[in-house]
Formats: sequence, C-alpha cells, structure tokens
Amino acid sequence: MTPPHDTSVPTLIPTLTWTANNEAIYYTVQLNVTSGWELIGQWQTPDATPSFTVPVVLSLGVEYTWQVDAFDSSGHWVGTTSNAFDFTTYTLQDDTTPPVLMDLSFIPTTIDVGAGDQNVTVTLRITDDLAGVSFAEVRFRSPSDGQYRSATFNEADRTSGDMKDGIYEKTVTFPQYSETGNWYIEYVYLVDTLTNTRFLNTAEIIGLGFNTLLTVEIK
Ligand SMILES: [Ca+2]
Repeated sequence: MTPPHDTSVPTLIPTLTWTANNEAIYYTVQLNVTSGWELIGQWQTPDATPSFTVPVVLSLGVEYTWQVDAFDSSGHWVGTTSNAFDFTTYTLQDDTTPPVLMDLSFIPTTIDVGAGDQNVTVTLRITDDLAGVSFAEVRFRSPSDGQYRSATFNEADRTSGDMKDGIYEKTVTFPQYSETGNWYIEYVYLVDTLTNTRFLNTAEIIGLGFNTLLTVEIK
C-alpha cells in the first residue's frame, strides 16, 4: 500500500495503491481531511486495478485520510481496506535542496567572429524536487578572463517539461571581434523558487560529463 500510513508525500496529486481484492471488479476511494473530516471526494476506479490517482490538487501541508472499498460485478460490497490510512502532503519548507543540472549542451561549439556577431544556443535540462526551478545562468569566459557572455534562463525560456523537470534553451550573442581562442563555461548557476542555489564551476561541470569549451576564431 502506498503511500505508507502516516508518511509525507512529495506531491499534491498522490497516487494511492493497495492490495487487490480478488473478487473486486472496481473500487471506491474516499478521501477526507483528517482534521474535521471534510470530504474531498469519493471516486470509483475504472477497473480492478488497485491504484488511483487523486483527481484534484490537494493542499500543502495537510493530513488526509483515505479508505478503499471493493465491489464485485453485481455492485456488491466485497471488502474494505482494514483501516483508514493517513498521509500528509509536503510543505514548501520541506524543500532545502537546490536544482540539479541533468544536461548541458550548446551549438555551435566553434564560431567565427570575423564576419559579424555570432549566436550560440545553450540548452539545459534542470530538475528540482518540490519547489521547482526559477532561474539559471550559464556564463562563458574568454581565454584572458577579460570578457564574458551569459545566457540567463527563466520560465519563459523553458521549451518543454515543467518547473520540476524542464528543458531550457537560450541564445547568447558573441559580438563581432570578440576575443579569440578557447572560451570556457566559467559556471552554471541554478536557483529554485525558494532560492536554494547550486553553483557549479568549470571543473564540476566537466566532472558531470559536459563540454565547457567554445572555440572562438577569426578566419
Ligand atoms: Ca529545490
């Protein structure tokens, strides 16, 4: 049975599962607020699968009680969960961890700034438990360390997914006659909506297996 009795769940739309009743062809699931017994809903499962995703968004930091009844093909009650079970939704205060960089790439990896400004498109995949990603920055630094260009990302730059697991894309422009040589990603900075932050330096980014090198040339 999930979630286990008296545990905290990291979601506001939990999926409940329970031990199947062999006679059952469907179940009803009842969900109440534990304190005060406000009825959130009573639902019927579409089939005999002993699993149900709560079809409403629950509230943060509230304890709920749920119970399941089993019915046969005649609609007769054939059993119930032995007890009512409790779970508590998470609170945003539970999120003390910063976002995680899952993927980082940019194209092209060689640009010619002799002919004019050049664009480099940076793509990130970032995840964050609970609160969700609010901001990210990728900074390129020139070989002499005298110049930099940054790509900053927020919700508007997310091309797919959601704030808990999303792909972000941004184009950063390198002006004509930028310093030539091997530019590198100096850092990646990730922030969630609760301002938990993660700062990754060049070595850490390489350690994650991502390319940090951008070749800037004038042909
Ligand atoms: Ca977080």
